Amino acid sequence: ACPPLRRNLRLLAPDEVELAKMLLNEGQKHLFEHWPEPGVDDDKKRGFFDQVRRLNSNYPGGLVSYIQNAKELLADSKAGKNPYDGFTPSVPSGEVLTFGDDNFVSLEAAGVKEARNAIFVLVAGGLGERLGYKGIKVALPRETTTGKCFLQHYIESILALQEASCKMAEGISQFTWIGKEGEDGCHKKIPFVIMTSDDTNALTIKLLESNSYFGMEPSQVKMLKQEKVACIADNDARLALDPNDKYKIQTKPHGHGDVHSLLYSSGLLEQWKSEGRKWVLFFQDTNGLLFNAIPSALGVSATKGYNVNSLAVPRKAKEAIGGITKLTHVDGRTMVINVEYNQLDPLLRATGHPDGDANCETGYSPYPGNINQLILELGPYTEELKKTHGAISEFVNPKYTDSTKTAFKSSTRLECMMQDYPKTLPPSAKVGFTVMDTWLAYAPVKNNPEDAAKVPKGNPYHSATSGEMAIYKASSLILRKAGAQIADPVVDTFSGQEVEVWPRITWSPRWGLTFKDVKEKVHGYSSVSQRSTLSINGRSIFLEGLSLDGTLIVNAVDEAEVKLTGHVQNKGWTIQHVDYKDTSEKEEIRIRGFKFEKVEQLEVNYTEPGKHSLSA
Ligand code: UGB
Repeated sequence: ACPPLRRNLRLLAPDEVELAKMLLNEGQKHLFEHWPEPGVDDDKKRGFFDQVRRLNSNYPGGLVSYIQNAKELLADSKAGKNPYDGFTPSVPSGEVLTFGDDNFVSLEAAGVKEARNAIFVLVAGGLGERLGYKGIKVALPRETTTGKCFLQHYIESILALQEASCKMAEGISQFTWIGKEGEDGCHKKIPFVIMTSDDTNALTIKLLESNSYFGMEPSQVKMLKQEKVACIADNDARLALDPNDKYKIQTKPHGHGDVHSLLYSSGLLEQWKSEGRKWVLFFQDTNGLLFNAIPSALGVSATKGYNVNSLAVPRKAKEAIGGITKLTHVDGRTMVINVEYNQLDPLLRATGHPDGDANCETGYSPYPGNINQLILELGPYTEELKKTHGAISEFVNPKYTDSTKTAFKSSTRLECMMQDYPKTLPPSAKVGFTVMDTWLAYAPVKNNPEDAAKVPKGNPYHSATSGEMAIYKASSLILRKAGAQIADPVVDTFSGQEVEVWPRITWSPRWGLTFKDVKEKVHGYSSVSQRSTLSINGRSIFLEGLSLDGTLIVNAVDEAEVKLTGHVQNKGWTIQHVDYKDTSEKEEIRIRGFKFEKVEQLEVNYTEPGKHSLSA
């Protein structure tokens, strides 16, 4: 059927001959048509089959299934078939939390208590093409006052939760809970899984290793690497050859949904179950506010007994985050599920909402925005994965050259999303969601400055600029709620994005893990002026009538108890605008459009245990 392949057959091992037959049966003759006579490029031909073997074994059901699924999904896409055919959307009801009220505080306490039974899973296989940053996103500074990267912040937050949870358990219970044999509960470590891809794996490991895992025990961290899937060139699901290497199939990421099958095949779920763990928390690579929401959201899962709890924030229409939607099928089935941002508008229009994805009288979409932070109860999750092996429903999103939908602008591939996990659950499953204020819980870094500046006015930028400014806003508002006087923000524009600039306040997770922690550390009349920078790094640092107008950096070892009082005044750090095209600046600075000029500061370091006070 394919003479160039037939002439090269003697180069192939028996299993490769079988793979070749399979490809021909599936209409993939074009992969070999350019093959020269044996003797030319033989190593590359063998290399081609090495890749085919990998692609075949990495997909449930192999390449045959992949190609057949692709044909079906592409035919549906061409026919304009609506994946939500038969479903009517409506606004679901969930838990809506108000930061700092009694309910919030008690949920945070419940969440901290549960945290020692949790596992954290970070999906970090994406390259962040929209951000246009060359490195891995978790290595980006979360904010540039301390320069700590996202990964460091996540690890420090998990460690702070681990410690707080163990302490709380110690206080409430005499007996030890399940840990490793011979250890008491306080040694129960929270596992941290990072899903990477070929694009991010080596750099993620390097970041961890060169920073001693940011204080986490290396054995707590498990890396799972997702593999890419074959690209598809046309509606017949013909696999695409790499434009730079005609002996290679082009590949692209399959999406964050891979995390479920990887967890299933890793055997970790069973291990965690046997250790008495209860909750698996999934999160994304660049949300610097996320851990403000974790304790209370976990508290909701625990008190409501949710098998699935998705975190959400009020969503602006057209914002690039999915909408959490109740779907009711004509046959009576219902489910509460994320409808991805590119599908919400067509679904609404097709079901009697002529305005599509539009804001309602509140100024927001009535559908809460999915921030892809999922809390799954381990027991039911493990049982479900035994059935599905972690396979998640897929979709395809080809960019057609024209309305005939006969050709693609560039190759496509099948994709899957982690938040589609509930789609296969029985109606008896307890699926809920928890809505929190955006300022508290959500500030991803996804868009490059040019695209961010084009975001419709009033919608969030999701850029490095807004992501950093959101940290300062959240810290300021939390401190205000705790009783401190924090100056109002000023408005400034960086790279075409108008943002609120609050005092640059940051703290380490072990200082302010929950609102109660912060409140316990703010006393008297403490104030921070608009032009100030305050960085708190330590466990027991108390604001007791501190008045800050300038820059103050406080570092203290855990055993030191530090009181900050009096008036600190200096020239401080000023904010300089940076042109995002100015290549003399580092990329991580350019993408945020500003940097600090460190004119003057007071930095105090308490390295000895005991009581200290800074009375300026
Ligand atoms: N990711 C992987 O680990 N592997 C992959 O193959 C791809 C991505 P994006 P997206 O909360 O902000 C999601 O690209 O997919 C990781 C939700 O689908 O940043 O456009 C990647 O490293 C959407 O409903 O986001 O949108 C990153 O950590 C909405 O909730 C994560 O997956 C939106 O996020 C997300 O990848 C949001």
